[in-house]
Amino acid sequence: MAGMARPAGLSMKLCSCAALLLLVVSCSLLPSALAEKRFYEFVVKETPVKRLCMTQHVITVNDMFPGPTIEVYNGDTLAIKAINHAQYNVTLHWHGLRQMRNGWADGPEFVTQCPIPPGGSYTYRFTIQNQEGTLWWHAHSSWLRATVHGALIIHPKPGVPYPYPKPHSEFPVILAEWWKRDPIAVLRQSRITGAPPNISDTFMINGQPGDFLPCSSQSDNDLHIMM
Ligand SMILES: *[C@@H]1O[C@H](CO)[C@@H](O)[C@H](O)[C@H]1NC(C)=O
Ligand SMILES: *[C@@H]1O[C@H](CO)[C@@H](O)[C@H](O)[C@H]1NC(C)=O
Ligand SMILES: [Cu+2]
Repeated sequence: MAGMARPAGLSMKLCSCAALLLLVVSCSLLPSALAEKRFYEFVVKETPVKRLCMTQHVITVNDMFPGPTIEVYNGDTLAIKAINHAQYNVTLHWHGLRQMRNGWADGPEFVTQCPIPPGGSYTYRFTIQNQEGTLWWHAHSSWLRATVHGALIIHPKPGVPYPYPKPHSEFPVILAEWWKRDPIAVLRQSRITGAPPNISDTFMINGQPGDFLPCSSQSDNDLHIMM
């Protein structure tokens, strides 16, 4: 994470031209001067995850399920280096994000890019332009999205209020499904038989099935809602 460098050397050269200097000064006063460049490393790899009392080896980002939360500000520029240590092709998609002039960072496999092969890497680069709110990112190849996903939180620019009363507190709520089988095997079986894929064994909130099902962890699951 680094602040946007002021072009000091550049403005020195422009000193002789008053009009250009004015342009440089006024540009640095625009809100975009506050924008940050943010770098993330997402290692896509197999990880043991225990749910419903059974440990399964699923594909995750950085060994986390759900995956890491990206928390940024409107106007920030993101670089996310995806390193594929899984045995599958993979792409990542920034769901709902308007990709203004960086469509190649959008992520659907064979639509805007070839997938990242096992052992390969690809850096997604994009600037968030005029968007606020909580989106999510997910794999956009095969059924890897079942376990390769996470929240993408975009705050208003620093100093800009929310478009609604400021909340007391904020936390992401991530909904997902869990199969007692490898989700890729569930999809494969459906393709072989032609029948719809097996329905999932549980729904989850923030990666946990909840108190009505066995082996759900308490810790991340306790949300107190006040209305
Ligand atoms: C993986 O990606 C490569 C290159 O883009 C493609 O040729 C291949 O068919 C893909 N494999 C699968 C299983 O989709
Ligand atoms: C799908 O469900 C059927 C019936 O319960 C079961 O026999 C089969 O093993 C399941 N397949 C997968 C891939 O989970
Ligand atoms: Cu999506």
